[in-house]
Amino acid sequence: MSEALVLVENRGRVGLLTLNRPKALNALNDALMDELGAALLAFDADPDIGAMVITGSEKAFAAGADIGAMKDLTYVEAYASDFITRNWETLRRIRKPVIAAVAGYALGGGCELAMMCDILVAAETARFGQPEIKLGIIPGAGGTQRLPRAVGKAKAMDLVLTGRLMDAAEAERAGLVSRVVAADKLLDEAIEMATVIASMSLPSVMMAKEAVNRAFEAPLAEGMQFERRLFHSLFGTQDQREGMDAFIAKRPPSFRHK
Ligand code: CO8
Repeated sequence: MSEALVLVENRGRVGLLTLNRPKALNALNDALMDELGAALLAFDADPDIGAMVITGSEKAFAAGADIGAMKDLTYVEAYASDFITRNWETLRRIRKPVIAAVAGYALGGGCELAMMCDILVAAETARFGQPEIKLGIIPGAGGTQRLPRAVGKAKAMDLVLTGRLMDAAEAERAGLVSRVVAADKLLDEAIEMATVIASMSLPSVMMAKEAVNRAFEAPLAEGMQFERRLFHSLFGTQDQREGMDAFIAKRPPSFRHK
């Protein structure tokens, strides 16, 4: 049997997914994206999981879509097969938080995969970029859309038009990543962050993710209205009572995720 392209582990209430094509710097192909999508959907449906972490190897989170697999594509084949898109859409459907723990290269589709996650944690060794322009193409999975929303137009244009790489410190300054940590601490930090999130009440965590994402899709008034509806609805959960009772009683809450 061939080795899994995505290694799947449970770490308490955290689902850990490790991209596993290290020799090809985790270049993303259909088979890997299918495995990743299936594993994410399984964790999303698992009541014992509250958050997920996607990571790669020390050298690469993912160095982009597999260039060998796409170099001979014709326009008609790319269009008719909706090249790679079917797998990418799966990620947008995941309702629990997903953290990208990035060491080494996160380029092209690899950077786009990281940006589809809810939080990016980077090792000092991380390098981000959209180098597609050097291949005679442009980003195809959000590099021209999510990157400007994260880092602003000037830096996004700089990266997308020159294909240059950005190191972890620049990525943090630009707002692409939430934390930069030592490379040997990356996975521990990401899992700890995911464990904290997974200890919160799952309905409120999922609604918080949904509400923050709405900020990128809806006008402010509509987003505020959406937030308020979700906020009100959380008073229908047992965990709201528990969280507030625990605060008043000066004890830690014990959430039951309902
Ligand atoms: N695809 C296929 N193989 C790759 C890729 C890739 N993207 N990146 C690296 N590899 C392979 C190399 O071919 C090499 O294989 P081998 O050992 O068999 O020769 C192995 O990984 C190691 O790579 P290098 O020897 O090149 O390692 P270096 O340390 O010298 O360089 C780099 C590392 C700088 C990361 C270099 O490998 C590189 O530039 N890679 C390509 C980066 C790139 O251009 N990425 C963008 C690809 S295009 C894209 O992602 C479009 C996404 C569209 C999504 C569409 C969704 C709808």
